[in-house]
Amino acid sequence: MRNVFIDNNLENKFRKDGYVKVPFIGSEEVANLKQLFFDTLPQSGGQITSGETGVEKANFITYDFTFIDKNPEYKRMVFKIIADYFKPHMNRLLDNYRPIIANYIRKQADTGEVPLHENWAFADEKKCTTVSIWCPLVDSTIDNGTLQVVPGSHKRFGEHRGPMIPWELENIKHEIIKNHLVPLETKAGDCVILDDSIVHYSAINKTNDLRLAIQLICVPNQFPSIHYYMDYQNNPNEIQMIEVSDDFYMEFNPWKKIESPKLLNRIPFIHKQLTEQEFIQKLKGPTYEKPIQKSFWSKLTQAFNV
Ligand SMILES: O=C(O)CCC(=O)C(=O)O
Ligand SMILES: [Fe+2]
Repeated sequence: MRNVFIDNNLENKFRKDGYVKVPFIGSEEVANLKQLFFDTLPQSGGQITSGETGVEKANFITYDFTFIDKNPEYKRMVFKIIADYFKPHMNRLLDNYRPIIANYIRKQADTGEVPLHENWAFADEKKCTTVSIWCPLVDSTIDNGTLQVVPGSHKRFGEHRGPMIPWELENIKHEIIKNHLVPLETKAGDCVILDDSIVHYSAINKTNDLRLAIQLICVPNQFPSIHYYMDYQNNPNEIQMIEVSDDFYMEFNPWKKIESPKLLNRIPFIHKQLTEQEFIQKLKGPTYEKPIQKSFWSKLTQAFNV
């Protein structure tokens, strides 16, 4: 498996927990990026609403991320701003990655819950790891709805993730939120680098101040970006793995039907919902990236508990 980090200590910590927290940008960069959020905001096309998705029963959208903005030009502009500031720091930490999606994440007072989720898969996670660099531009605390993660939950659940693909943890979201999350309070300019497959969540902002953060999604340079697509109405038993260009996400929203996809693979899909017990078991188990090849001998000694 390919390295994520240049530094070995960070690599080991990340592999174990599914995230690391590190200093990232300086206070001047924080101030500039905050200012640029407000400067460019007039060009936002507004967030797509559940009513506009064209999908019946689309969930009410509680969060405010750039990727669901209706103006692709605004998304491109935000991408350029964030990527330009983040790239030198990304290159200092990550081993040969490129950014594909950039978000400002805005939480105004009393809003902004981000439901429990894993980020979509952006490359073949059996072969590599994609990450999100999550960097708050104000100190991010339990009170203003900081990021919370289930440590060690990466690469264990929902291997083929995309919009419209049912998630195996959907039925036990409330139990996970109640029993398994760890809040990561983070100073402005520090960042959490998370495996996109880690289970995470953030609550509403209970303060009167804006909680503003950035997410930059990064993919290893040698890997194409992919998207797992399900045509839910016509074939809920199949996931299509399609190759997409890095520009794909600028025009895309999670509910959009994809015209003439470049199909790489068809993956049969059986919808299953885990119980909390199964979730706890799987947390301790192997990842899906590299099934552990146990020898006959170790299986035998394990079976007899010796
Ligand atoms: O900013 C947040 O609270 C959530 C961020 C998130 O879900 C992500 O960066 O993937
Ligand atoms: Fe996320």
